[in-house]
Amino acid sequence: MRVTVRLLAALWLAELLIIGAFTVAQVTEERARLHDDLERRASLLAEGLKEAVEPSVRRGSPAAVARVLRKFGRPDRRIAVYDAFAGLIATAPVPAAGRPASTAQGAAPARPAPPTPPEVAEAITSEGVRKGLRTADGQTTYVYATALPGSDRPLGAVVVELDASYLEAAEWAVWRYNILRFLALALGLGVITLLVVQLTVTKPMAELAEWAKQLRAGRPARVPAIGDASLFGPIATEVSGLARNLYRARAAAEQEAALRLRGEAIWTEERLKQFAQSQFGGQPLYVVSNREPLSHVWRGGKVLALMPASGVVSAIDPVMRACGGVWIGHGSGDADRETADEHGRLGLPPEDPRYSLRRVWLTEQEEAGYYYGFANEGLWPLCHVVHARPLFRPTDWAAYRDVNAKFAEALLEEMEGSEAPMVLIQDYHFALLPALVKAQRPDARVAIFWHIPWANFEAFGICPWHEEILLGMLGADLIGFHTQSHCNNFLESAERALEARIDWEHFTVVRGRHVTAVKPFPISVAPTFVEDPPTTSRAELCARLGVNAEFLGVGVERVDYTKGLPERFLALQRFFELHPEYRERLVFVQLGAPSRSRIPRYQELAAQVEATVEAVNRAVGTRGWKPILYLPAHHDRHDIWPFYRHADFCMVTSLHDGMNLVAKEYVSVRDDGDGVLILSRFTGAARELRDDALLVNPYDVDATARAILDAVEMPVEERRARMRRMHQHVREHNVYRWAGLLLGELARIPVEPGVRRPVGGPADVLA
Ligand code: GDG
Repeated sequence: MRVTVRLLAALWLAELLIIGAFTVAQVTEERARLHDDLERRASLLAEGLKEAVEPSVRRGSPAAVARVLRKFGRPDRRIAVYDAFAGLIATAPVPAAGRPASTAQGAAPARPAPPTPPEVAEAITSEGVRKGLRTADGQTTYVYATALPGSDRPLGAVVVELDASYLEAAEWAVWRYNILRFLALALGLGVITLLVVQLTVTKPMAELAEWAKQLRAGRPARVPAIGDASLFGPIATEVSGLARNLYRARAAAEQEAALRLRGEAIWTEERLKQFAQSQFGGQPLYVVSNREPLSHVWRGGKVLALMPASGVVSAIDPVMRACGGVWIGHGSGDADRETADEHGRLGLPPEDPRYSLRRVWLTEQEEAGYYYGFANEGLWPLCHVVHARPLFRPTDWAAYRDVNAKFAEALLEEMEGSEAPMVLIQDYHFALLPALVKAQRPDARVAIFWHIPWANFEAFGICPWHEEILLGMLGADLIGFHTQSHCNNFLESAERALEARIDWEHFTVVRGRHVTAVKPFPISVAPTFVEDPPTTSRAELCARLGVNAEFLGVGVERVDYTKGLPERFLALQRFFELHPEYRERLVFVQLGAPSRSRIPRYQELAAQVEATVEAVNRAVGTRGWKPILYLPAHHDRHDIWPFYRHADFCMVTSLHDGMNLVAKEYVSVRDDGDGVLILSRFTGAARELRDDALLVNPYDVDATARAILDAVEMPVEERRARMRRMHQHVREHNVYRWAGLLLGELARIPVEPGVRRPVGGPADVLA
């Protein structure tokens, strides 16, 4: 209200000043105009009179003068002729009493003879004209006196007095008009201002306040539609950020309290934060991965932020949110440069930054050789036993080495000034990075986590550069895999390929004075969707999909040949062939995020997946029902959760998989204690969930079809009991625990003295 009053007062004051100034100018102009008019009329009359009376005055004939004046006289003006001594000779109209003999009889109604105006004497003395306004007895007149010229001195003077009282009236009229104008304008302005303030400020503010209140109360509400985004948008963003933090803090506190009450020691984001604080005293964590946690791309003239479909990103993002630090990743989006600063840095998450992303720029050639070539056509099939032949091109290997050196440079730059930094390198894209970093920063504690399987030495040994890869990795203090069998395969590879001592009791590799621990850390997912749990109902989901089914199955994958997608669809076909009673009752929804589409093998796979879906739908589908609904697109992370939540079963049929987070995400979302997980025995996840998931060999189509039948026919108690146990397991063995164990292990490694080795840079180490 006070703001409105101030706004109104300011507007009114401005209006007053403007109208006031205009009025003063208008009045001055009007006065000048009327004055000129009076003067013109008076001078014309006086000069005319002068000529007419001059002979009579010269002759000394007052009667003749009076006659002339009678002719010119009018009631609204006084004319008079004076002699050389300023004595009145004649005047018109004639004064009422004490009329002198020389008055102009009958010229006009009589009125008292006025006193001689001083202008008369002045005009005679100066032999010229004297004029001006004069007020006497509350009456304003305009006096014009002009001398009657004589031979050596003036004969007298002629005077004209005009009524000028209307001058004041005219000025008042201008003032009155402008005062009314001011009042009308002030009223109009007041009403409009109040309306505008109400509509653009008061109402949106009230809506924002109500929204903030809802958020504060823990009820997620939609941001009200805000007309002026430039005015209220920043507030809305800040309030959402605050609310989200509040919500998270409250959820964390409630979670901690509940866990304390139950005496459970579950890892939470808060606990990981505290742990990281106590272990490395708030030192930032340095993470390197090929994939950046958020990429920016141009879509239809707008910049869109995308969270990639990647197990590594899904796992590391919550850890970085908890610990803070710097994440170094490849800036792969076409709008990435525009959304970062000149060093390629930006805060994440954008609405509430908790850590920094440092983007590394790669040329197309580098990306082709290092990422598409050596990492994904070489190492990926090398490590996954899926019978896809790896390609080892020397040019790809050279690019791989160069890019590892480039990332090492960026990492070393970011670590500048930080003592004994903790470095967590992600995955098979950076096998050489640990040695490069350690060579420059022996004080750094370096871990590399290998997210994909490690094949046995017979398979691994075919790589022409297997020794370099092993040596690069062994630069780390700690190497992590998902399972003990991957660790064993790695230790065996090191034993057989290198001159290194393997301590099988402690699972370490000793080379000279450097010891590398090799341990399993089964990765997992964040326990729940704390920020904004999905609200879409099953009915809404089905309506959106245009699906009408009693049973819903789901698969969520990057389209990758290790994930066993065609095998899954063939098993579904088999299921419907063997159990036609389920036709038109069950729909399987497959979400397929396009992946590595530049690689021919992946292009073939994408076509094969589409063709298989079509073939299955043709083979067992009916006129109004398709057994498989394939949604090939990158989906928003939030959009995936309703599928997990409402699917009666989830299928993970990887031919070989390090862990597989989809299996754990499905289980984690099912805090309703329902749903069945069909899980390939060739995933890391199968080691943990083997008792309660329905384990399958995806190569065995009949067995997988049987598992689908088991899933839909499983008695509800059994279904719930299995899911409850799996849910509890994933809840406890969550990604915070994974990070806590990994970082705890890394923190225990003694720091080497921080002396730089005498080498030029990362590239020299590889030379
Ligand atoms: C590697 C290893 C290991 C899927 N589609 C979309 C999307 N996703 C998300 C899933 C899940 C992640 O991607 C996939 O994780 P996986 O673990 O299943 O598979 P990889 O990407 O191959 O991951 C694997 C993992 O690293 C972690 O160590 O488990 O063995 O191969 O989180 O939800 N996410 C978005 N849109 C999609 O369309 N946003």
